[in-house]
Amino acid sequence: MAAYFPDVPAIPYEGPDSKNPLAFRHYNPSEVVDGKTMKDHLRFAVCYWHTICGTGSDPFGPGCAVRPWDDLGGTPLEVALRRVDVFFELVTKLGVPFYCFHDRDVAPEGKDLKETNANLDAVVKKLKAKQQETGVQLLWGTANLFSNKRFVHGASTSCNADVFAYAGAQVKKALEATKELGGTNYVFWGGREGYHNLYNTDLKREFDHLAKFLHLAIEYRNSIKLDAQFLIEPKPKEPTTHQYDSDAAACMAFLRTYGLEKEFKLNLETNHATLAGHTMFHEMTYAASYGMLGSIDANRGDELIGWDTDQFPTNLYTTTQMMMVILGAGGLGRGGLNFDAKVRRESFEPVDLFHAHIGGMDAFAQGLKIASAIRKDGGLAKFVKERYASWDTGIGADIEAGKADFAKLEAYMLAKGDVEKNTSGRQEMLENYINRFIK
Ligand code: XLS
Ligand code: NI
Ligand code: NI
Repeated sequence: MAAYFPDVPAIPYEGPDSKNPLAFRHYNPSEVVDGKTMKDHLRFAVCYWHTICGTGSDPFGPGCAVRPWDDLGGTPLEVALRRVDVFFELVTKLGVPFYCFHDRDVAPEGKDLKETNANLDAVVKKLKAKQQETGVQLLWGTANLFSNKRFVHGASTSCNADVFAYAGAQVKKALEATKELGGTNYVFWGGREGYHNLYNTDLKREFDHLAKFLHLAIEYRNSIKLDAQFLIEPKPKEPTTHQYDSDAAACMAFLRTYGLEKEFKLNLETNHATLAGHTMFHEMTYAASYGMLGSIDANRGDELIGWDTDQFPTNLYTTTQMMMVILGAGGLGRGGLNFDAKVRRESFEPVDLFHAHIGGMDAFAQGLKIASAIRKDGGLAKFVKERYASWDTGIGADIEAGKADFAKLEAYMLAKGDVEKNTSGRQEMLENYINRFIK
């Protein structure tokens, strides 16, 4: 079989001192950290949409990425089948164990839904064969319910009931494809589920329809015995001004309101957290606190740009904080770290796809080692425990145990007169403490 990246070898681990740009300096899949291999901790996935379908286009010009395999001719389906070989060559050379895709990333739309489904079947057959050949597994499947013009007003929240019907048919098929490929999760990112202006929008009716759609998806998943965790991916804006699934807290409130909370977890994305005015540390901690952390879309935004730039993650503070939450939660479970990230328009050569993933994988491997050292040292946990010590005995323990009403609090404070003292939060000291481990 032709090699599409003839100049790139399988990426080796060479250790922190290596100067080889096509080698890992930290990601050593078999290295054991806290009783588990790096490979099992990190559960990396490559995404199909940015990596294979990304062209580098932006609002000011069409794509300029050099992708020689797309210039070899053939029908749209033949091109799609060739791209599967390209993708698996890249994934196996990186040594990444998982991948993720949307239905429309892998197969072209046909003249009607029937032909579109047949195209998908043909590519799924090939994906399955490549999975068996390489051992690479599907982390999650999903449906693209936003690119085609039929979804101009959204999918399940469209004002047009026929669009809801089409989206249902499409997700039904995508769930079947996920089952065929042994996917262990299925993601619902909001796409165009949201609005720009309330003058033309029945917000409550759209939320009801979104919930109805998810209930129907659960029903169908169960009927075909697909063993996949459903995940909602929050994002506050883009493409719409007000995306319905705005952040972790809003998604969890929505799920509880509509009786969906037991069926879903969250797929959190770093750049979406930033757009929501949060840190990823916040979003992950919030979800993990309620057992709702499902999986991660690992990327980053740009501090100076207000949109979803989907850059590859390289910031060690962020990866360290993320790994602290993941280790604290006892691991990612059936989730993973999916690089929902794209190379810059200016990085248009095929080899840039490798540099990008190598950097992201190394940033998380290093973050894992740092987070593990911080947890082992225990200084942070000890500080937080002591900061809340007033809740462990006396009036604090009584309040937590439900043994104090307002009358008791009043009697307690009248006797005491006032709060005796507060202690410093020591933020700067703790930031310095964390810096001791960043190396
Ligand atoms: C877009 C989302 C999307 C989802 C999958 O902003 O991140 O790529 O991850 O539909
Ligand atoms: Ni994403
Ligand atoms: Ni995104």
